[in-house]
Amino acid sequence: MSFKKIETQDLAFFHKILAENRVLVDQENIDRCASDETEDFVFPPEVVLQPETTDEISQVLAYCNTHHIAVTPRGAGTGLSGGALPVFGGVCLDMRRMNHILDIDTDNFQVTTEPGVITEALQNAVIEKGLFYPVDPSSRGSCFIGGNVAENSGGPRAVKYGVVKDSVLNLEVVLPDGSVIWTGANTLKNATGYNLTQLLTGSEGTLAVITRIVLKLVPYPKENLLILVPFYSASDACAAVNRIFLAGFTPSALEFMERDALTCAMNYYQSNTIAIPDDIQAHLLIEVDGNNKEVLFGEIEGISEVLSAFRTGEVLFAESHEQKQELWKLRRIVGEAVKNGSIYKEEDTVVPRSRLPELLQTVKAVGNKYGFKSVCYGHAGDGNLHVNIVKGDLDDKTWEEELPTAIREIFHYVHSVKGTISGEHGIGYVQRPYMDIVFNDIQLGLMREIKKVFDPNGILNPGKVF
Ligand code: 2HG
Ligand code: ZN
Repeated sequence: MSFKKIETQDLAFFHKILAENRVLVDQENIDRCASDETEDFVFPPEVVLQPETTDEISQVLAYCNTHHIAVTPRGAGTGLSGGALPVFGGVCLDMRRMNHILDIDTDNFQVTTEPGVITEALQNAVIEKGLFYPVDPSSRGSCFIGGNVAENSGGPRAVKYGVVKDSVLNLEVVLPDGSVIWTGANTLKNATGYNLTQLLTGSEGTLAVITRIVLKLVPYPKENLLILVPFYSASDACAAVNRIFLAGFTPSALEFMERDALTCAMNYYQSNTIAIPDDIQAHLLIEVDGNNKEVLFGEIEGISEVLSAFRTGEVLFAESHEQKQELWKLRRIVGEAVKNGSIYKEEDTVVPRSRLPELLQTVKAVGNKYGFKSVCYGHAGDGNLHVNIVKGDLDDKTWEEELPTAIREIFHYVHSVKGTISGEHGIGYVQRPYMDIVFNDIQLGLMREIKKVFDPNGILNPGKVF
């Protein structure tokens, strides 16, 4: 793939549309947009554009399409698969100025928003109206809702409320030729033709640029209870997960953290709120939510009964709002804490839930075979395990040459049990080499054809997914 480099006349055109202060070529902005949270990649764009309207994006895309300039849309840069890396330079379309919540429809439980709104800000705005946007990625305090839609993000509450695709009703998007379309309707049901909304959700900025998002909301659950359960065996913790569902419970979060994940988070925060006895190997963090506290206490009791079949330590029941916040803070920081301690590679494996103990066992066995250490944690209730493979003291050669083989082995296992290689982080730039494990030529061919229909010149987020 080759693209036209940005020249003075291109900048002059962008200036005409966006005015000078939103056409940025200074080093600070170029550096900021050269990376995201994915490992240590650096791909500087040639220019950073900060549009404020759909029409501006339409004009920029039409121009870049005609002149064959690469365009990489960017949210807050919190992605973990390199979806926002401008791997071919060109334009970085920085969405931070499109940061308005346009309408909270309290009659129909919907919100219409621009993509550059921080997810937590959106959540807080709808809570004020008694409504709930449940999708809750760990980076919610900094990620943008547009990036969440582009990557089809998940997070701890997906186990009860689904991932982003389960909340998206309708999208306004700009196609690479500059045309603007809505993908569906603002309705809870829609059986009309192909579902473009669902196709674009999770398309990682490769098909169109999202400019407006209509999300489904639910009434805000007034109560929740949270427990942290220590296990003497990590495999038991994984096995307990499915038993909770088989007993008829659906927690609003069911998270797994192996010992190193929690200790790493505690060290990172220099927190000593939890005493972890030496022989504890893993924890489950379990939340239930709803409107009736008595019912929730009943659920926690029922879940505790299920867990009594396993060897568990003393359960920590979060008494106060502060204690709940503290536990969630530790859980949410695991990824960042691990990254802070070592060079690492993050995998986002997902299997049918009952396979979770086997997945953990496979990850550890492959690690032992190749000499890699991993820190595992994640959304156990979804069968979704984040596997952070840490470099530690390993030499560069082993890390670079053997790691891809080890990862392939894990992914082959995942595929063999009808799981997949990303539950919520996306394929982006880093997972492309593994797509052949989960898709054959026919499947990949169909996806390539779809890409061509939307983006015949291949200018949108090139170098991603395939
Ligand atoms: C999580 O579950 C997120 O914490 C982020 O998916 C994972 O930061 C990470 O590595
Ligand atoms: Zn996650």
